[in-house]
Amino acid sequence: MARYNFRETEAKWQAEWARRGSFTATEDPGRPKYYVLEMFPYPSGRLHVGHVRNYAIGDVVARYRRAKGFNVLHPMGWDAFGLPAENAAIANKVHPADWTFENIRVMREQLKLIGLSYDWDREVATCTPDYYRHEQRMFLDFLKAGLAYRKESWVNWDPVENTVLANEQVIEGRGWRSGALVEKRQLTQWFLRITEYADELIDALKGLDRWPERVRLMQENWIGRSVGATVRFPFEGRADSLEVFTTRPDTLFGASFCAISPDHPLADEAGAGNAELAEFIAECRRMGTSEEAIETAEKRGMDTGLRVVHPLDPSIVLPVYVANFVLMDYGTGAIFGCPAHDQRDLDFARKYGLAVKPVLWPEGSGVLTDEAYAGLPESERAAFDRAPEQDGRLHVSVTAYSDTDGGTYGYDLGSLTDGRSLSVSKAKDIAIAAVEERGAGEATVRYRLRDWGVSRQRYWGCPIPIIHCDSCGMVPVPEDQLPVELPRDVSFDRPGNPLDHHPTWKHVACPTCGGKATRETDTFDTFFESSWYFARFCSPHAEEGLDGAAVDYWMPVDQYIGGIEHAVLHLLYSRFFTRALRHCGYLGVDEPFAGLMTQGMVVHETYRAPDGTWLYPEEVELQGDAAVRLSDGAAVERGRLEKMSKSKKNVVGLEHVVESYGADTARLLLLSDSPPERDLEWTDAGIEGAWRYANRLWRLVDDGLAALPPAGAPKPDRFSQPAQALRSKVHKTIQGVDEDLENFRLNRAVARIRELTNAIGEFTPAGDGDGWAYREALEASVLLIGPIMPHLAEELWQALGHAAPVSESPWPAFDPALTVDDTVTVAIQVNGKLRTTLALPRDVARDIAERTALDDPSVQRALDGSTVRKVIVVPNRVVNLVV
Ligand code: ANZ
Ligand code: ZN
Repeated sequence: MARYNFRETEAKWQAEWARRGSFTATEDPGRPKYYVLEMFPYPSGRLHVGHVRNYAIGDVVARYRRAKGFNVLHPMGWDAFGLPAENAAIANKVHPADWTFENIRVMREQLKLIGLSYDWDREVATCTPDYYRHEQRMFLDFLKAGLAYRKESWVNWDPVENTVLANEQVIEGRGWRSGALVEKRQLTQWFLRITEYADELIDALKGLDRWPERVRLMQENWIGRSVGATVRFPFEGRADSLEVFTTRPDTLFGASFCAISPDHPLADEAGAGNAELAEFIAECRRMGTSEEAIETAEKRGMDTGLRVVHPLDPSIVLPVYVANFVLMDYGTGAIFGCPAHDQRDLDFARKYGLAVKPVLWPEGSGVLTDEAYAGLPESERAAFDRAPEQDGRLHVSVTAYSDTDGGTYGYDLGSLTDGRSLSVSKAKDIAIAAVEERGAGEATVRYRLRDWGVSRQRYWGCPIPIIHCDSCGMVPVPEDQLPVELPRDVSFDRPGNPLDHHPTWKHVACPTCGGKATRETDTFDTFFESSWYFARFCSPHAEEGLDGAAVDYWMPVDQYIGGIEHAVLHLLYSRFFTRALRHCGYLGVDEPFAGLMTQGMVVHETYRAPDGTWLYPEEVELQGDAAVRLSDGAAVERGRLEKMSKSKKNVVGLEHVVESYGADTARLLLLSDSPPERDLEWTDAGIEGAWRYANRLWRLVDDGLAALPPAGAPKPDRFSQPAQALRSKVHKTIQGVDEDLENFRLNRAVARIRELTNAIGEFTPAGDGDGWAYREALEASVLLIGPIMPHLAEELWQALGHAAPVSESPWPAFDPALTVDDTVTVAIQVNGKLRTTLALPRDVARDIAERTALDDPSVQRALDGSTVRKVIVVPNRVVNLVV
């Protein structure tokens, strides 16, 4: 008995799909479209099995939708700019382009090896001028539209890599790759005005109902809309005032100090005459700019000597500190501190001996005046130090508000001062009204979201199409001079940006005056390329970049699939970019991704040799709960399940698996062992099990062929009881798999198909119609497993006598009558004479019973064309057709 020859079969069908152009997508307004996309990879080298899970998931979706009659777009490309190529250039003296294209070549072969149904004609690599020239034009359009601008800004500077780092690239104050202590520097950088869309980006999250709740929440928090007030505290002895942003104006009377960021202009001013303060400010600046760095650092500050007056009560004078926890780029870079209601302020106040003045406290705790509070022992004060913010209603301090009642407010302050309770939100409204009344501030909305800094001091990125001229200033590169191409001849033998020290590249004539000028040597953040590639896939060869008709037809992506690590930046940038492109007339949609699924990781045990070094799984033999090293039998320590990664060597090579078991077997394991959004453990036992299943299904068809009627044989009139049971199983499986695939329960779909396989294995065709039912069951199994094990399915489908491949065949339909558990045998009569019996759902509707009877071939024969005049139905027993 021959074994399933997966090597031959997989190669054969991959060639056949390519020959037929089975996955080539063409716009067709007559058919519903379906755009499925997996986050495109960075071409970093060879893929292991852990890398390909999301592609396998996407492929199931694509193949399933195709079978369901959708016109499917399923493209693949390469996010090909980025730092690793430059690192490789430095380490191995290989050109970043060569390194990148070689990796692309290898990875493309790997993806082809597993039979993914991509339209390879649409492949793009973002590092080619043919791709990036379009984004240079987009950028110039953004510039015209005011969506791109340049400003000086504080940046995280990695002194080893000589580059600016994004906040999230600073880990505990150090560069994420170099590990060097990050410094702060001021540089002129390009920004995209994502904040312009902050509200829209938050509000539209509600409509993304096919996104995981968790991702929507992460985006909302990242944008971080805070409703509060800007409040001005006049300086003593100066004409100006200190502007602060607060989300808790209700606590204004609890202010006991103000604080400014070390980067605030006033800090330098105050530091100018105060050496100690200047040193403190300098020290703060050496700390990273990341929020994490700021949050974990000890809260420290220093008095500037400046004093401000409380805007609602001139008798209160507050000191102004420089504090290391105040960020310059949030709010106004200055705060008022309310130690009684903010933990951070409380820590600060305790440290520097500042007053703690509660202004609100939980209902039921009674009214506590400042004096009463001051009289409490420290231990009891604590109970009032942090009043809950939201729960219940809170009291507003008697003294606080009564002190300031000048009778000039536009609301009844008296009602606030009698100790009656007041909700926090009401108190906020009243406090805002009070400051507005006095011209001391106004209600404000602030966002955590910052504009997107897109400048990178790197070679391997898209050149920013700008020329700097001494006389004309900043001049956009004229459109007919695009693209600005990267020079090929660069050297990496000294630190810094190779574009900057290239001998000729940056020296150009000014497009406006013709004088000597220089190119911008910064390149774009690589998130730039990934912010619109999904649109380029709609018209990958269009001269104009985005062909309106094609983009309108395909966009948005119906199903996007990728890692949770992109939950914030990539997805948010893409959502913004799409809006910016819409604004500039490039496309007509707002949201790029209608559906999103974030897949779990592939995890594997880790192995350690006695000397502590990591071992690859193939270097280890498992013996029960123990393990030994194959080379010398040394005991191996079996470690935790961890995400497959080269650093811990717990990886399984893709080629290795495909060569030993075939692509379909690997796909089956990747798709079947846990729900797609959860982690999946890769084990030898798992791959063996998948392999056995592939063979089992193959044998089942191979062995069964002899007992089958030919493909397309007419459905027999009657079925034996076992055949009827099998048919019911088949149709229930189709229905279930359909539902599972609609809802991303890929593992459950596989489990159902395997159950069906078991049922077929137990079936021996004998009686009436058994062969037909047997064929029906085998064909259904093959079609259902098609999206998951496409090569095997094609081979079996062909063996079953079909000319058209599975990839071009429709999804099987189920007969609802057969999916109902409770069936009854109903006698079907014509003019009172029994013609057949049918299995019908118990208590089936009259008209369904009637129609099913009419459709039956033996009834048709008996009727022989005559019109039915009357139908008598005895529920669950008889249908009598009278002619
Ligand atoms: C007074 C106050 C009293 C505050 C209180 C909080 C609690 P979110 O919600 O994240 O927007 N803040 C304002 N600007 C800041 C800056 N540049 N750096 C650090 N902190 C800043 O946070 C807003 C609150 O964070 C503001 O409200 C302000 O402190 C502080 F019981 O004002 B609050
Ligand atoms: Zn000029």
